[in-house]
Amino acid sequence: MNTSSERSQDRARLAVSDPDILLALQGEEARQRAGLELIPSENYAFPEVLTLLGSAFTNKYSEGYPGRRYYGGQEFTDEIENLARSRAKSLFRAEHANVQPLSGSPMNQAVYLGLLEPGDTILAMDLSHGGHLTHGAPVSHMGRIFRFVRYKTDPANGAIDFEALRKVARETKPKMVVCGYSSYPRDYDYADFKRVADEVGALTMADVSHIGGLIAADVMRNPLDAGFDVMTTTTHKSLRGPRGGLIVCKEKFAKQIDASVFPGLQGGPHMNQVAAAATTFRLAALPAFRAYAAQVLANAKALAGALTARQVKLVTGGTDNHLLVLDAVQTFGIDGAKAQAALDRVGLTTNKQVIPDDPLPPMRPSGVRLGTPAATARGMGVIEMDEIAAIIAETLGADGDAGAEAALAARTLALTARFPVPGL
Ligand code: DSN
Repeated sequence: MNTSSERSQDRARLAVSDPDILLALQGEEARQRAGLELIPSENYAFPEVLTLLGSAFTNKYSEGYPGRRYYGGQEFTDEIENLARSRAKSLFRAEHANVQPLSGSPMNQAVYLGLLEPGDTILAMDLSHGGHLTHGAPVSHMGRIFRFVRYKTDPANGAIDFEALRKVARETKPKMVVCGYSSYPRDYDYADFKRVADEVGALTMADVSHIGGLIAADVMRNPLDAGFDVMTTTTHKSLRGPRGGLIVCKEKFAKQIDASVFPGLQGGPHMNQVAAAATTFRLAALPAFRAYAAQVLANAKALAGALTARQVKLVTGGTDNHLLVLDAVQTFGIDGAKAQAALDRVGLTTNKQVIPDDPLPPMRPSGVRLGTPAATARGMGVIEMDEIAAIIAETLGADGDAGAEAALAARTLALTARFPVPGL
């Protein structure tokens, strides 16, 4: 463990070796402290995770799997990878776990490439309805290798039209049905997806990257309980771990998945990341993490309620998870890019977001995406959500007025000053 005097020695060394990067690091730390992070895929890693990411494990190459490595010196790397795998299995009630994916995109690519053949059909959620780039957006390599077909949601209530989904599945005969999202504010009934997949003989994959921590804490449904074949999650979002990916699957797919990750897609795993993931899975199994996850959901509901009370229009009318998408065009008459910039000016970090079948282009879409994992990790609760909703609504209604924005920025600072960032 780094003591604070060791940390200041590290900083003094960096000041000599690379003052430009130290300055940028200090700037980023100050930004994270003073601002409020509302991007739903971002969070503050557990302090233990930051320690392990900067540890000696970063020096080690470990191609292969525990007990079957290509290089020597693996007694401790084997130990951490075995711990990470067994903890991940127990956390998610899974038969097999692979903890080596370097991040979310290679994680999903490893599943497609390991279980399917190029040209196979995959049924996945439409990007503008909340799906993800790696679910076959035409601009992604996966979109060129596989044939993706789409299902959509009803924007009025967020429900998935399973009759329409079944019709597409019958017509296109997918080899895999994918569910998962990065901007869908509702939960799924995984059993409904499984039923359709079974009817057409397709494999089932759930990418729960956004809500992995909420599933680990058992405050949201686990697709594996509905019999899904594969589940993927990044480890750095609601789980508060290192940047990285996790694949859990049925034992019968273990060999294909492992071979697809290494040597199929990747070389040496990042063992500092594997060590940090192991610790994350241990921390995520504790009662304190369950309380955190429940508060993430309560805060999202409170934020949605407080925005709605201020006449802000939300996509699907609310949220059942950790995120919400506000319609900036309908509510404030400005696009999402302008809204994001205004919120930046008052210290609230958000991202512009396409809404279902958005008539506007992705760099100037209609919506703004908000989430509660990071604010909750700072210790904020439903009372703070009301003040955040007020700052958002007043900022977006201020029409760029500099005086009003300065007063709103002061309110953000007053809020963040009371809630330190974990680990910084
Ligand atoms: N970039 C992540 C998100 O913001 O949802 C997903 O890759």
